[in-house]
Amino acid sequence: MTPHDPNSGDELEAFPDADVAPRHENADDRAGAAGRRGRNLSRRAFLAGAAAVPAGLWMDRALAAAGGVRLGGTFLAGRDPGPQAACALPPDVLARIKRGWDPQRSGQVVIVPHGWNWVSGRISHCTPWHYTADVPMLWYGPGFIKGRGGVDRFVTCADIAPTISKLIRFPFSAPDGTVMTEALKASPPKPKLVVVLVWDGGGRYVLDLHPQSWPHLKGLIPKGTWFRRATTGSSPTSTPPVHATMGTGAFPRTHGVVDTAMRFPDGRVGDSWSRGPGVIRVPTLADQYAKAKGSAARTAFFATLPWHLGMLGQGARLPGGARHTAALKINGSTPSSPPHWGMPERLSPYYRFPSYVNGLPPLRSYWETADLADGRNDGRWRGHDIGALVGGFNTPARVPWQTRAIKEVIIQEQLGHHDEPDLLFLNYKIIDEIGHLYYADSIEMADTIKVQDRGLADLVAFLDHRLPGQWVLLLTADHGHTASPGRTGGMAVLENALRRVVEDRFDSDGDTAALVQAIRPIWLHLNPAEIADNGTKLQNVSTFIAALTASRVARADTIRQGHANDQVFDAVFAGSILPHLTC
Ligand SMILES: [Ca+2]
Ligand SMILES: [Ca+2]
Ligand SMILES: [Zn+2]
Repeated sequence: MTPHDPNSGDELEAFPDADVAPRHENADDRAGAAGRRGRNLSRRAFLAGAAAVPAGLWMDRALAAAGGVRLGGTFLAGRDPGPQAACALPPDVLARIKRGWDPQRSGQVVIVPHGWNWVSGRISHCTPWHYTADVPMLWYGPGFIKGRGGVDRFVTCADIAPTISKLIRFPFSAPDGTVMTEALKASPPKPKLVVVLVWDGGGRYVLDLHPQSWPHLKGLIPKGTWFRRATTGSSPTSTPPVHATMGTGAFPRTHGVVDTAMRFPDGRVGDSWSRGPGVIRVPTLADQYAKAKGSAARTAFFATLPWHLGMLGQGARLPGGARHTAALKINGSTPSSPPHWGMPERLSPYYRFPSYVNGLPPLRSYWETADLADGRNDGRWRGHDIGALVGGFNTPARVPWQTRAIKEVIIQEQLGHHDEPDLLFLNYKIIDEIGHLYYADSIEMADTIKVQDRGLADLVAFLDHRLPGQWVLLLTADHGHTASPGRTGGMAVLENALRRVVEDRFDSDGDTAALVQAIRPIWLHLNPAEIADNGTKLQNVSTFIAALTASRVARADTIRQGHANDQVFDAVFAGSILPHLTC
């Protein structure tokens, strides 16, 4: 692989929309300063903070895990400590890792950060832990959905597609999901419209950091069914895998979209959607439904990134497939110019872009939403120059702008007015964006959730008026986010530092090819030829990484006093052991 290969991990990290990339200079510095003012929470709080898992179970399992794997020096020579470390993880954490790992597409060496630590010099949210895996899961729809409030059964994002299939009475075989029957009224008629609404990055941990910011969502809970223990079901907790899980009812090891980046058959590692929708290797509900119903039903989608298409499907790329109505974001000409709606050229043959949405009022006309979100009518948002944040796109102004366009699609496509139920898939990505820029516990996040929650009320009121008692809403998220290290005590593991120490230790064959192809937040992609050339084993690499301490690989300003010699990972092992674990 050449250093400038567009499919290399390094290049991937420069993709403007990649989860791994920073979108605002100095974002970390400012977020870090804010974080240092925050409360410092202990590991006890980390474990007890699990929204979806009984705290007692977390405490027992995870503290046992800590005791079992943090004694790096006690590993017996010649014995692989990987299985022991993997089995010492809390069972649901290990289950998420198993469901998310694919032998061809995932990185060979799985890394599980300790506690609140995360792998990224910037801000990331891709962990197998509860704080990025717990998601909201609300069904609402008088006439179809029970108004029973909270339900405690564990459910995952793989259960969404089968539940919709039950609602619209369209047979669909979900490989890993089951129907959330608690939500459904007994034998109702078919709804006219089902809306899947994803708050990207709006996991339970993020919402619970700002309990006053989502009154409208809270107000819907008693009128609907709220699964309190919903999780993504798999790791990594990031956008492409979980959206594909929502669309297919399968976990990543089955649907194949394992991460933001993945290995392709030619050995290269690149953005999982860079080679088109064929990355999804099992059918989505929307693809099968649209093909079967033809003009009797409409399938529509409004989001921002190709990664979100996993919840919709491959459209006309499939033989006989339908061109779903679909809109994404197209970047403006400069970093500060606002994007417009569109469909990237390479994807445009497979979907039908509703071009009329670009005739609506521009993003600029919604800047006031961002200005007023901080309570001060001063032309700025929390002191930020609104226009400088991608023309206002990286502010709460994005929400009403997108909602207006979504309403236009609902009107123009006559959603809810076909013979068979229509399906509408929506993703709002501003909560995730703000998490990447300022951390989950920032004041900017509090503002953003508030505006997103108002956008929910706006959309619900619009649909209740247009289709009273005839539509169903599912609101969920694809992952949570990381709070500032000052609050959590988490340490940021620097990808480049990790890459350097692994290269220094294991790549001595003297050629220019690097052993490490890509460092991802939950695994490392290694070059198979280089593993062979250097005569090393995944087990050796894993054992080495497991012993790494904060002083060697963590970002200096996140290393807590007295913790420089802490190991930064709870477990490191070859993914290939996952199918063979006996725990
Ligand atoms: Ca203001
Ligand atoms: Ca080499
Ligand atoms: Zn993200």
